[in-house]
Amino acid sequence: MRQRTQVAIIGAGPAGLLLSQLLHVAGIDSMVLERRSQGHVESRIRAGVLEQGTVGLLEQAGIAARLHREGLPHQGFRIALNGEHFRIDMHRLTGGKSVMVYGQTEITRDLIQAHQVRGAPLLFEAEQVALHDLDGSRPFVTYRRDDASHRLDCDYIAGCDGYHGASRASIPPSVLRSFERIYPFGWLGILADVPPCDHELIYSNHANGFALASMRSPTRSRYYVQVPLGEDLKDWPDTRLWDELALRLGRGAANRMVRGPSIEKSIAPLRSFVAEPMRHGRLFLAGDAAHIVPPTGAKGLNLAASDVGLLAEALVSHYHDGADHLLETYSARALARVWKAERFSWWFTGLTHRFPDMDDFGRRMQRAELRYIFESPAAQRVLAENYVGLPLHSGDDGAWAIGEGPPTVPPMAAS
Ligand code: RFL
Ligand code: PHB
Repeated sequence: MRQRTQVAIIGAGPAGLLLSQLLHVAGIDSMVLERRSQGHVESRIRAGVLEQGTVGLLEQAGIAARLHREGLPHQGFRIALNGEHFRIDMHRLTGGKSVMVYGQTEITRDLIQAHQVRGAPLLFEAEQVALHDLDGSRPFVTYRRDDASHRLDCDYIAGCDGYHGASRASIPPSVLRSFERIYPFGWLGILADVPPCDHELIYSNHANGFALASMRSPTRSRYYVQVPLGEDLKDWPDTRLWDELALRLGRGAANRMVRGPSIEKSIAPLRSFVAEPMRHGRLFLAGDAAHIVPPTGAKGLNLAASDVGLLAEALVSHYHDGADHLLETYSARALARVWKAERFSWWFTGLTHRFPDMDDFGRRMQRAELRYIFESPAAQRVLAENYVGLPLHSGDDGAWAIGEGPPTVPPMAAS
């Protein structure tokens, strides 16, 4: 079967779903092709902290009603060093900004529901998705669904299919440059229906390794501990995990911690990754398809949202005003923000985790930096303004110093 849309969107994660909703609000047609089932997509447990800019985009997309009813605004978070706690007062340090705790799972459900209510084309279980003619003016996507082959003609393709998707892999290796850092540990996460041990998040640097106390609601907690690579979940029964959390988060948090059976438990590796450029011809990458951050600082989902905010704005400018400048500069503008979030996530990971090759000097440096933050309002402000999220438009219009820019982007074919 042959179909047509203005923007073909690959992937129904937060990036793809939010993009199609933002385009719909602006009167632009799109179709979302997702490899997995709706049940699978809706049950993935991932991020939980939203920047104000992300909340603003969800409002613009018209799907923020439940988020405002059920989300938990947070004005600060704590950092612990071997049990000693210090509060970063984000609200005061950033002139009134805060973040919102609301699970990625809930955003995904809200977005899918909005699509289904308006009868939008959102196809789950689309297999063998392949992208064609990205360099030309008539790109198209082929896929198999219900034992039949389909072809989707479009003006543009948005590659929102995550780190392992087909979109980035469709860009010729000669054009794509990747930057990567793999960390020598992972996060073991647990979700449990128990009240959180604190009303704010606690990031803890402990001799046994990093720990994080987070939440999804007043009755649902999310905790993480740093574990070595290759760790087996079988070695982490709930009791061991709760004991380790109590130790790493410090006595105060441990006394308030309510233990309960895990309803989800998994280990995620930590990685920093950026692919440049984020555009090839008529394909635009957004979210995890183009970059990955370690979860320390909760930037992954927020970066996916800011990418699609920029991409939606560029597509609206093309369709409404016939102006292509924002499409042409999308990659450079998105990357300018991506790299700053990569830097923050990398730095915050380095500050709070125990690295296997860290010697006494390294540990003293980490301790000195944390103490400096505890004592210096200027250092706290740097941390707070990154945590609440840097502006969507940083004033960087994509100008690169000679010799350090992304590889040449092929010119956009005429419409
Ligand atoms: P997603 O969410 O990975 O969605 C991509 C979608 O594309 C689909 N897909 C395809 N569809 C069609 N054809 C193909 N060939 C396809 N290949 C893939 C996938 O099934 C999926 O539905 O990317 P998106 O939308 O860019 O959103 C990014 C965020 O999901 C991500 O940055 C965060 O969740 C990262 N992340 C976390 N971020 C945080 O800020 N805090 C966290 O605590 C946190 N925990 C996590 C995470 C990511 C994880 N992953 C990816 C393993 C925990 C995990 C386990
Ligand atoms: C989470 O609640 O899943 C979470 C919160 C903060 C982070 C990472 C993950 O930095």
